[in-house]
Amino acid sequence: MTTFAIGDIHGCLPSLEELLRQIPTDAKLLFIGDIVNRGPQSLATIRKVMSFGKRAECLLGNHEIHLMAVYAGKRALGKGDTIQEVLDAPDCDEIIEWLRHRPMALFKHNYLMVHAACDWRWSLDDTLKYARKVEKFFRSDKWRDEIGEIFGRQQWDKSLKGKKKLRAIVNVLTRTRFLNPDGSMDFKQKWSPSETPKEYIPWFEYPGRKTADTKIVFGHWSTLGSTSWPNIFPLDTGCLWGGKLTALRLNKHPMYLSVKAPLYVKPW
Ligand SMILES: [Mn+2]
Repeated sequence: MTTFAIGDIHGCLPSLEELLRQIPTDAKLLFIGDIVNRGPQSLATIRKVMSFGKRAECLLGNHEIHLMAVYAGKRALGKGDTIQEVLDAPDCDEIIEWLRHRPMALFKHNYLMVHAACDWRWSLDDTLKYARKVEKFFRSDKWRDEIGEIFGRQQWDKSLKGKKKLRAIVNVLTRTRFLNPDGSMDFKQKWSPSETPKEYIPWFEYPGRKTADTKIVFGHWSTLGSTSWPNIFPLDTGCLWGGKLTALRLNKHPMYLSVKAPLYVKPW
């Protein structure tokens, strides 16, 4: 079956609808996460993605995890958040139930899909194994009481246990753009590599990364721009701030599709 991965939507429903008009109606859809927040129509976008049923799968991005934590009463809404309408919706409980059963990583048609990044020390199997740990937590009865404990600037270390380990995995998979020279995650830089001091290394360029031979599709980094780095397929092309919404056909010959988006919000 033809499968398209779709980049970060951030509630920009008109752009999603325009993009979908270019995708065959029987194609499978894999959303890369951050379908909600910051943009204008989070509620309608999430309902749209849910309405595809088995035709679509959706990774959890940092904004979905934030939404789950606000729902659980463990985090406050921030400036720029536009998810109140989801929290106020009559079907909010159903939306959160759906979200907490979504994956943190997928491997389809020989592409690894993550919202933001893989750790340079992780193989493909490690990445999927660690993603499953976080999914297991979200699907457990403890998620609501304990989701507040998975936020914070925890670096990855193999010896971590419990919530610290989950926190590091979530940071790698949903928040990372640059690494420091020692391989630790940077949590501040948000611009493109050309606008960022050279000591910060894009995660996919880190020497010795174990997934170097795996094709990786990811979103999250709207300012990245195009890259010719081997096996790297970025899909967040900044539809929120007047860039594009982009899809990538994963099987047959890889092919990008994109639609120009109106400006909703300036990046940061
Ligand atoms: Mn993101």
